[in-house]
Amino acid sequence: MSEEAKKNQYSADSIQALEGMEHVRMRPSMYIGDVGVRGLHHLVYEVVDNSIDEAMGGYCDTIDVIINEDNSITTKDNGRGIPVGLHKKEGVSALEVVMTKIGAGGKFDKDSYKVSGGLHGVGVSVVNALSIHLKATVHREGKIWEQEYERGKTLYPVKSIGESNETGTEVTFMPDDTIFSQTTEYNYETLSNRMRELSYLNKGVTITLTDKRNKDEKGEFISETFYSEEGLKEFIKFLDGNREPLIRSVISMEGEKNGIPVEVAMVYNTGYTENLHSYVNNINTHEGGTHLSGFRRGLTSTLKKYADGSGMLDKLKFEVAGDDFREGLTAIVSVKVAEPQFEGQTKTKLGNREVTSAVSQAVSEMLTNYLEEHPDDAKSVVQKVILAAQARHAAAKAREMVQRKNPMTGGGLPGKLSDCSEQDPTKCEVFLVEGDSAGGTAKQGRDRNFQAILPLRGKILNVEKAMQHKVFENEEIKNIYTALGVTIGTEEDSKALNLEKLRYHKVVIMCDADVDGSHIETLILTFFFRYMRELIEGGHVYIATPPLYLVKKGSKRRYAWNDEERDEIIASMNGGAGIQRYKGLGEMNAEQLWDTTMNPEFRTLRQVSIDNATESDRIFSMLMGDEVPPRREFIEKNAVYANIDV
Ligand code: 0RA
Repeated sequence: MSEEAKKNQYSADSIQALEGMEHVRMRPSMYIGDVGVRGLHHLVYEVVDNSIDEAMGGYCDTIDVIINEDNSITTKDNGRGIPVGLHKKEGVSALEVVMTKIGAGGKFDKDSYKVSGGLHGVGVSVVNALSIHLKATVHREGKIWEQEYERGKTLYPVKSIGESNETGTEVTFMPDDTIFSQTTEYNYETLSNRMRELSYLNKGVTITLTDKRNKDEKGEFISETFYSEEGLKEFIKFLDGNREPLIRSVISMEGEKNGIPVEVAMVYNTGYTENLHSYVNNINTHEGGTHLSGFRRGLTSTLKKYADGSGMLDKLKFEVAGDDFREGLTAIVSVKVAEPQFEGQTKTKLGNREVTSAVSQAVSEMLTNYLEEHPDDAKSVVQKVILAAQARHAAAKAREMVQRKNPMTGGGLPGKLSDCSEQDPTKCEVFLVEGDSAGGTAKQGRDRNFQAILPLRGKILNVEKAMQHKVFENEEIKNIYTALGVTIGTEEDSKALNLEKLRYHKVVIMCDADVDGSHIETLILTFFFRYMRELIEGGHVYIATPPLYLVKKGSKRRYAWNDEERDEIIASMNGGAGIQRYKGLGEMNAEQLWDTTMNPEFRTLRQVSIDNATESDRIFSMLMGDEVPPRREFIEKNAVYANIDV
C-alpha cells in the first residue's frame, strides 16, 4: 500500500470508529438495554466484566469499584493492564483502540479465555461513548500510561505520566446526563448486590465497593469487600440462610464436561418452593434455557433411579413427577460458554443445545456420589419427594376446582368482583384492594368503563409458608385466578401460567400507605412472585401510590406523597393550612381516590419488575419465611417498610 493509500485507509478506519461511537450515542439502548437506571448501572458491570475476564484468565485477583462523590465511577484491577503499544492495523495505541472502537474489546487477544462481558458483551468503548468524560490509566511495562476522552472522543494520544512496577487498569467515567436523562445517581445496593454475586461466581477474587458519597458513624466511607473462598457453595448458604435445611451439607461440583466449564451447587430445605438460579458467563439467565434443562434432567433421573432402587416408592399409588423432586430445592447452575446464544423475551435464555447433556452428566455424577455417601440425607430427600407427590395430587384436585370456576369454562366470575364494561383486555385494569370498605370507595370512584375492582379480605395467605394445595384452596387466591382469567398447570410444570386469556393487562395492587398495607402488598407480591411470575415478567403488575397527606386552605386542596412535598405545599400556601394525614384508603372519599390514585391522568403507578430474581427470592424467603430473627433485623434496619425493589 502506498503512503497515500495507507493514510486514506487510516482515516477511513477512524471514521468508521467514530461512526461506531456515534451510533452508540444515537442508539444507546441497542448496546446497553435501556437508558434508565438499569442501563446506568450496566456501564459499571461492563467495565468490571473486563476485569473479571482478567481474573478468569488468572491474571488478576483484586478489583476495586468506587462511587465517587460526584457520582462518577472508578474501577481498578491488578490485571495485566490494557496493552498500550502500537496497534498495527489502526496505527494508534491498542489502549485507544479498546476505548474507541466498538467491539474491539479483546479481539486482538484470541488466545485469552474470554467468555465474560455483560449482557450484551459490548466492551468498554460503549461506556466511553456514553460518558461525558473518561480517564483510562494503565500500569504496564514499568510505566503509568494515561488517556482521556470526552463523549468517546480522544483528547490526547496515550502518554506516559510516570513509572510503576505494578500492572493493572484503572478507569474513571462520568455517565452522560444528556443520555441518562432520567438519573445519573448510582444506587449503592444495586452495585453491592451485583459485586456480591460476582464474587460468588468467581471465587478467589476480592471485590471492594466504596461509596465516597456517604460516611458511616466512624466517619469512614461506606465500603464492603466481597470475597468467596468456596464460590457457589457459599452462594447457596447466603441464599438459603433463612430456610431450615433438610440435608446436612450443600451438594456441589465444579468441573469441565465436553469442554464446557460447569459449576453446580444445591441444597434441600424443609420449605415448599423451588429456587433455581442459573448463570451463563456470570449473567443471570432469568428465562433459564438448556443448562437449566440439563440440571433438571440430571436431577430427576438420578433421584428417580435412587428412589426406585431404595424400595421406598413401592407403596406409592401414583407416579412421581419432575416437580416433586424440586420442592424445597435451592440450586445454582453456572456455566461458561464460548459463544452463547441468548434467546427469549429478555434475551436471558440459553439456546446452545450442547450444554444440556454437559450439565446433566455433571449433576448425575455429583448427586450419585452424594447419595451413596450420605444415605441419611438420601432418605430424607426421597421422603420429601413422596410427600411432594402426595401434595401434588391434593393440589391437582384443588386446582381443578379453581379451573372449574374459571369464567372460560363456565364457572362465572367471583361475586366480589365489580367488572368493567370494556371487553378488550389491553385496555382493562383491575384493582386488587385491601378490605371491603376501601373496595366500596374504589368501586364508586373508578371509571367503570375500563376499571374493575376486586376487594380482598384482610391478609391474604402467606404462600411462602403454605403447601401448594393450601394455596389453591384459598378463597382470595381462587378469586384472583378466576378474576384474572388465567389458567394454571400443565403435566410438566404445575405452576406454569397461561396468560392468553388474561382479562386485564394492568393488575394494580392498591393498599393503605401504612405498615399493614405494606405487609398486605408484600403478601400479594409474594403470591405473584411464586405463582404468577409470568404476570410480573409481562409487565402487568403495578402498585398504586395513594397520597399520604391532604393539605387544605379555604377551598384549596392539594395532596402530598411525602413529607417534603407536604412542607413545600404548606410553605406555598403562606401559613394557615390544615393538614390531614391519610391513614388508609378508607379515609378518602371516592372522588379523592379517583383524583389521586386511580385517574390515569394524574396517578403514579409503580410497575413491578424482577430486576434481580436471585435477590428477590432471598428477600421473599426472609420476609415471609420461617426464620424470624433475620426478618426482624431486616425490617428494623429498613424502618417502617422494607421497600423491596422487585
Ligand atoms: C485486551 C488485551 C489484554 C488485556 C485487556 C484487553 C484488558 C482489558 C481490561 C479492562 C479492564 N481491565 C482490563 N485488563 C485487561 C491482554 C493483555 C496482554 O496480553 O498482556
